[in-house]
Amino acid sequence: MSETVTYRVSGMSCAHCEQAVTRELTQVAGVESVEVDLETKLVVVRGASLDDKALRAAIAEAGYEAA
Ligand SMILES: [Cu+2]
Repeated sequence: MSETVTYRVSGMSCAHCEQAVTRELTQVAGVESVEVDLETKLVVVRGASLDDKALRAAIAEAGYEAA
């Protein structure tokens, strides 16, 4: 079953940030799609059996912090 998790990632400001976060998140198990909104700093992750810890770790790996 597909689910959606949203994170606020304050440090993102440009397309590079968007790419870095997206690249790390898409490598997490179960992730089907990642949507980044630079205006609102929101990252919407869609997938199955998503692991909050793994997603947060991926965001940290990209160099950002999920609020
Ligand atoms: Cu940037």
